[in-house]
Amino acid sequence: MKKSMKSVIMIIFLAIPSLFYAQKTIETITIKTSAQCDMCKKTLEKAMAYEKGVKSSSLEVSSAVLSVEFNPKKTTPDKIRKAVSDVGYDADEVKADPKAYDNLPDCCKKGGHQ
Ligand SMILES: [Cu+2]
Repeated sequence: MKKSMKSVIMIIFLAIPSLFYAQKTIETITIKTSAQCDMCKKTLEKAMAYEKGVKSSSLEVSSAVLSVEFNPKKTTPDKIRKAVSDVGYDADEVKADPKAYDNLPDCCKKGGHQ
């Protein structure tokens, strides 16, 4: 076997565990929000898409629970809750930013739905 081939194989073997490690660094949190409707879902998921360190997010409208996959090396649950608050929604114990909340459409304000 050629020496260069050997080193390629070595690199592959070294790379495999680091791939597994990289996957493990993704964590998931669920945040209870004050979201009301599909528009809230879009607003929140869009905000999460722009949030540093967030891999993906999904809001379940019926329960208003936002699930966020994030890289704990790049962000923290507190920063994610703050980002939710910044677009006008409560995030667990973090209250919505009042100005952002005022700018929400009526249907997105608490009790606006149903
Ligand atoms: Cu809404």
